[in-house]
Amino acid sequence: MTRILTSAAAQLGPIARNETRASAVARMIDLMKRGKERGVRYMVFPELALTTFFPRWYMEDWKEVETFFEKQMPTKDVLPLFEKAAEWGIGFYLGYAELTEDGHHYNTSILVNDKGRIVGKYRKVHLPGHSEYEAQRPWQHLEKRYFEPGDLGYPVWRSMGAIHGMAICNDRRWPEMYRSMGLQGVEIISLGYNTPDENTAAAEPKHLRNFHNDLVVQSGAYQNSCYVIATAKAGIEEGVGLIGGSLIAQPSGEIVAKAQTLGDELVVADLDLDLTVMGKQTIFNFANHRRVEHYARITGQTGVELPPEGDLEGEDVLSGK
Ligand code: CDV
Repeated sequence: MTRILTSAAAQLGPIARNETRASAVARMIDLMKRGKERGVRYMVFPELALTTFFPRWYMEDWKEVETFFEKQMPTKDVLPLFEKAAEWGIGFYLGYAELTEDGHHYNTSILVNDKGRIVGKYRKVHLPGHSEYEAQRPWQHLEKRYFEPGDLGYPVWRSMGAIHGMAICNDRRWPEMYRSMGLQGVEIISLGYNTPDENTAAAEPKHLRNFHNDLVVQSGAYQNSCYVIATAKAGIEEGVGLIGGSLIAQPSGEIVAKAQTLGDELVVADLDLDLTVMGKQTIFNFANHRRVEHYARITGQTGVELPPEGDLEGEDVLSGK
């Protein structure tokens, strides 16, 4: 019997600063309704899906900052999404800003099953950007100011007949993330993102923004023989272009579905979970082929340690001939 989980990247167009949570949730419910009509059983919403991408603004007043955070989940505004999920039997991934009871701030995602129950929580580990105002940037990227690095690692969860893992935006550029979950047999990695269409840290051709998005998602899927559902917030949000390009990559590394617009859009594919098996048993059979005795640097070192200065002389293999 094949294990098919029809799934969707539920891309959202821009969310304005003054758009309410209730409005964002209504848009998500609309996508969920469209998903129901297409037989979707699992869908992935973007990073920070309830509000605009607020780290683009420098704020000193933490009272203002915390207006973008949720103290519980579901809140009154988000509850209808959970209720519809349970009614329609559709699980989902949702990204939001989390303020814990003891005052910690995280960029968080949750995995909600098809009964509307929270099965898993992930807190973003790789926080890009900076923590202080940077005048040279056309807009800010203050994730390092507003969030702490996640403290939950990369667990996986069995739900809706699959082994799920979660990640958020910048995480997708780090192979360590995929492999941490690959080593737990992950079959579907869900991730939401907000990626500006311009690199404000250094000059870079614009087309590379989408290219790198596809590149890392496809390679993560292939090298761990799993599906990756990557969902964007897209379009011009408060004057900043977000790349969109939501996609689903299958275990071969190929893209099986891709967004066509920069607005609210459902990107649907039938995920055949048995397609994850071949790669896990052959070329990426980790138990057979990994050589962890050579990988110590990967967990023991963060920055680069260069070899000693100066070109090597090399062994003379010619003068005696
Ligand atoms: N939200 C993000 O993590 N965005 C980063 C941008 C700043 C490069 C990303 O990796 O897409």
